[in-house]
Amino acid sequence: MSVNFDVNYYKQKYLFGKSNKELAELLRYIAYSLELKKQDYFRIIAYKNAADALESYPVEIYDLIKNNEDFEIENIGKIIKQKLIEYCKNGYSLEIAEILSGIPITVFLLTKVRSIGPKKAYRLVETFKLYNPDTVYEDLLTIAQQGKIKVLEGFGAKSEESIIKAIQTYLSFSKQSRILLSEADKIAGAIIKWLKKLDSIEKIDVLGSIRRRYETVGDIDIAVVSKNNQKIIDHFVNYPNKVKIENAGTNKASIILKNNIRVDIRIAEKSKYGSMLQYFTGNKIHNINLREHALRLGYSLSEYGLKDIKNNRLIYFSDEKDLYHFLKLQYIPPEIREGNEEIEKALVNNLPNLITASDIKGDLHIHSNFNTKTVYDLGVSSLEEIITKAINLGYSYIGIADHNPQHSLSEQEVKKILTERRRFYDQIIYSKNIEQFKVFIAIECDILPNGELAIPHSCIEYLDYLIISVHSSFEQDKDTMTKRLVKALEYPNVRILAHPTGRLINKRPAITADWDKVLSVCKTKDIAVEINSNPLRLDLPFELIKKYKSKGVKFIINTDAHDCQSMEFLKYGVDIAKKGWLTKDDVVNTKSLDKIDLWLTGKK
Ligand code: DGT
Ligand code: CA
Ligand code: CA
Ligand code: ZN
Repeated sequence: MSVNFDVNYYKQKYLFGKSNKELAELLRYIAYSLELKKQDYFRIIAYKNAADALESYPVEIYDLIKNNEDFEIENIGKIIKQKLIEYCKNGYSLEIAEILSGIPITVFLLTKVRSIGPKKAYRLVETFKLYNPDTVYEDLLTIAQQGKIKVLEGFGAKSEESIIKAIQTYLSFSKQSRILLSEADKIAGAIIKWLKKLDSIEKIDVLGSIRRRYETVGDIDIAVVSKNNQKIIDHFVNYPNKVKIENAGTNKASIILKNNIRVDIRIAEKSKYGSMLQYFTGNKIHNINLREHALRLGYSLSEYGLKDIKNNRLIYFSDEKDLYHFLKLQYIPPEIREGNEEIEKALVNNLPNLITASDIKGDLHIHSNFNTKTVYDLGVSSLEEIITKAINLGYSYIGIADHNPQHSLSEQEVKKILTERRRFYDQIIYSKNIEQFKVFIAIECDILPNGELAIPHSCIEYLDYLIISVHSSFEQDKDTMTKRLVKALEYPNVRILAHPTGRLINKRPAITADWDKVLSVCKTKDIAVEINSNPLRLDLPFELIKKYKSKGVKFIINTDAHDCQSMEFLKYGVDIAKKGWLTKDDVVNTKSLDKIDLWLTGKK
């Protein structure tokens, strides 16, 4: 029995939305559908790769298609591109509908739960007749809790337990409605572009959590300077992607976009713009602390300026910096306005000189498309493409850190893969012949549940350095996890602990570990703690970065890119490093090529 593909349901639930993220999701459903229908393997992979590429593409292709602009995205071939264009233009594609037909919608919905792939989802849906899309997660949870899954062939108690946990996590995260910073950037960028169509806009900036570069965003805030408020408000509330106007006044308005995302706009006169930026950027604690500080100096702070309490005179600020200076403070960058002793430090001229994106000299955690026979996804870009991208980004070096060959392979086989890879890479590097640029060859190696590394000891010497990270058994208790990490850090050639907490924002919680212990081992062994720039990870989180910077731990900002486009996400890692109060000296990949070479390999 199968429930037929229902376009209306998809449309209603915005499964077929128009953002890159939603279109990528559609491509993934197509891949799953092909997989379940046992279609050609390469066709399936093509859709999966296209989905990954689209998700990390910085411009909304829907907008491009609507404007009849062409686009080229690596890993999206002609056929898939044509389908996307047809779908975006008409809001519907018969061909896509055909591919998806016969697979119950609930199968796709279940694949959103970690640890449930399309085959498992299909089996569960058909076995338990889970055809109601509105309750499928709760229905499956009940069935699992009743012990009905463990008796199925190929499932067992352990897998039932992990399904229960995964659904619970999914349900608790999906109730939270905060979006990722990278998604907020895209939405805000599109609105700013829309607003800039009016020439009466003199200045425009984001405010609130986006301006602070906070990891998730509740609603989007935008500030504008203009002489013609009414025109701006009218244009803003006419934004094509809105679903509702929440309110529209004379100097502010709010609209709601689909998925219930709210956008607030505020308009100020040029002479008061600095006050407004300041007032609507800091988090609540920063704002309260600053107001108290101003009061101590005899001023009352508002969105319009500082009122001198003695004579009731209002002092305006067109530039935010002047406001901080007037209050006898160093300028406090938005990223650190989180209510974390920044005002005390600014008062005594003691704020750190925060790192900037241009300080970064290379990215040392990139995945290429070389087949290392790993159990994880390979990268999709070739070494040539990665090198070209790195040079465009102005880097002096990169580190290719493909996943380790699967653990079940023999020592002999692993050696063979690693030597072949090095030979293959060496040829490319030799033929490119780039001066003052170096490619390091590394592996991102799994930390096994018992703390051993998933690569034979004898193979470590074939690599310039090792990155280690947890990719399984995330739920170990604190003590086991701590011992596991400490043991792994003791291996030779380990230089980087990658995405240390393993969290996926809104998807998977952080592991629990005694970070005092783990990171002090990193410090002793001069191992860098990664700040993973993937907007879904942003790991180590900024609160921990700040805490361990003060204990002398060193960091490295990497992208973990699986396609060369995603190497551009490094700026998110830099944002998070700023939020953790880091300076250039706290981050190892600000070092010059000679110095990083020495640091990585210990050789001159
Ligand atoms: P979010 O939206 O949850 O990601 O976080 P924010 O920080 O963007 O918070 P939001 O949108 O509520 O407020 C935007 C900014 O305006 C934020 O800097 C706090 C500030 N703000 C909002 N309402 C008030 C208020 O009544 N008083 C003061 N002092 N500040 C406010
Ligand atoms: Ca906000
Ligand atoms: Ca707001
Ligand atoms: Zn990686």
